[in-house]
Amino acid sequence: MPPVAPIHHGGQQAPSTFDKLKMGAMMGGSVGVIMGFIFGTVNIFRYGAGSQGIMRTLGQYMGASGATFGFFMGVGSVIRSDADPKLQELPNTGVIRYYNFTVSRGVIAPDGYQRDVLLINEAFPGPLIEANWGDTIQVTLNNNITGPEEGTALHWHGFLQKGTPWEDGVPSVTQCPVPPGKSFTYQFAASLYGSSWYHSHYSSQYAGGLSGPIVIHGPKSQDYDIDLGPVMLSDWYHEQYFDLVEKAMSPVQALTRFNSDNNLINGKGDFDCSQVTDGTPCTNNAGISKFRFERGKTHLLRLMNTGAEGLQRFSIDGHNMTVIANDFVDIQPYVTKVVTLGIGQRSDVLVKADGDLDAYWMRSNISACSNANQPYALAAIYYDDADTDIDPESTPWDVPDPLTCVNDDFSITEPVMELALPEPDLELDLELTIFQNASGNTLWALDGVTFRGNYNSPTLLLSNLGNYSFEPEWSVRNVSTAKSVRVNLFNNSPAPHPMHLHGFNMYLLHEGPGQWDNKTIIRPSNPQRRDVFLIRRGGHVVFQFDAASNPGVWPFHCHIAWHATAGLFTHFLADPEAVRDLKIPNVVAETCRQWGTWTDTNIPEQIDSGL
Ligand SMILES: [Cu+2]
Repeated sequence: MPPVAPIHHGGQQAPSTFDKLKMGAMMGGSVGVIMGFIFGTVNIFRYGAGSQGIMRTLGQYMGASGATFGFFMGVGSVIRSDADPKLQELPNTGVIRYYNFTVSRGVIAPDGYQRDVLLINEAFPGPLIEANWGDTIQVTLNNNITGPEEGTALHWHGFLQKGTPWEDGVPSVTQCPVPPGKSFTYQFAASLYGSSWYHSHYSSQYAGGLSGPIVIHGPKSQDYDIDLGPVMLSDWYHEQYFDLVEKAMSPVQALTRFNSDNNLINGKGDFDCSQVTDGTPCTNNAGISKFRFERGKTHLLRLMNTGAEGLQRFSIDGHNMTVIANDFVDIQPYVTKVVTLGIGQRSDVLVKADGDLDAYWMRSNISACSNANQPYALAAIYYDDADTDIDPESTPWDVPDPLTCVNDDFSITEPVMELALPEPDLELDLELTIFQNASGNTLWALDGVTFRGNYNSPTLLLSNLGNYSFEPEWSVRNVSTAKSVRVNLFNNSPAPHPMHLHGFNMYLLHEGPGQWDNKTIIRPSNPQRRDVFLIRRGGHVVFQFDAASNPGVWPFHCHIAWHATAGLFTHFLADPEAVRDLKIPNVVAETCRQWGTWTDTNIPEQIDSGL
């Protein structure tokens, strides 16, 4: 082990879990069928000292398995995958990556402040899922939530789920929740590669701990030496998620907006316990994440905003970053000092260890666009064998928060793999609003509809049966056989939102204040594509997706937990005839029967949208 573990799966209960997982992998626990295949020619498994913790699982095992036939990409290929089937042939490696996740309640103190949470295999963040492009990922989810019991489900953020929409993990849309005491096994293709995460899509459970990182190895568009692995940025609350959902749904307007308590990097951070007045156990200097750089080498950092609400502004003192991917899409590299990430967004950045000091602060600040009591997250980077007990003395870049609440301009984020914008055959205008309903609840709406799902009636299963009698509050938008759908979204609300579309990488056409001029498109020959975009207050984003390429029901929602909870969610039904033809495995209906049985005698406290 290197003296500084690159990944700290923080929380007092958690640190051993990652090692357990690693050992499991060594023994074959999470690596299934090994078909004698490695990405040898493109150096996917090139690890440095700093990455041993995360990468050795696969690297050592696959190195040991030895065989190197059946490679599918050209030697030295720099082409990366994307959503377009014309431009990629998803390889079938024949490898299945098995994971066994048990969800339960627990008590942890990631920042020193003790609180009740939900955990996966007793860890926060949850275990790393790691695979090669073209592998199959199989995750058995065991719901062991007791005291009280609660349903759950897991969503694999950013995966296309082409041909397998029932594996998307969204209760009331693609499945019934997994009831307490039951299990559900997800199985889906690692259809894209890069950095992502998974999280519960049941109410706002993931703000209570149910999330973890995903790394899919594939060809590289840029060279680097060392993969440092996930760098998860997340706001953190000291109250339980359900109490926060109750606040978000409160008829008292003043309660519906609340601040996060802290900001964590890879699940760790310090907290000033002198602020605790209610006797909750709290330890000062609980500890931060620490990373190791090798002087002169180029490091890959997989930045992920896995929080509930906070817009993150990430930087490293004294170092520029080269952004090479946004979400699952490689882009032409550009250099920046600050990377902005809305909830759900990822950016892969390269950092050359060319500083003069031996240690530097890594910082992530929650923007004033968000609501935070303590917005400043810190982690430390140590060069070579620098003493990790000594705090860095570096100073931050002076780059003020522009307060626009958006990502870098579309004009500078150009996909490596060129994909021209198709002509849309369906155009929609959507208006995002906030309002108070008759009972005084603050709710969000898209075109006047506030989403509320029915856990017992997933819209995918109904559509598969040809039953389109959806309730208006299920907010299903049937786009029929439209090949490419253009959406002009206007944010008529005083808050910015990270908007996420499932099942597609969206083409992003235009972003700005006020209304779109109905004509300007940034780089129509190759627009930016990603799966989450930020829309500013009183502004617009125009996006497009190739609906017919992926028959299913695909959520489009705000990724701020408290906004999705309060109804900022809709979903598109793409190609209903093809959805009727889907052969959905019996286990999906069986889970609904199990959920139905459980809800016969238990009433889930669905005070929110359910998502
Ligand atoms: Cu929102």
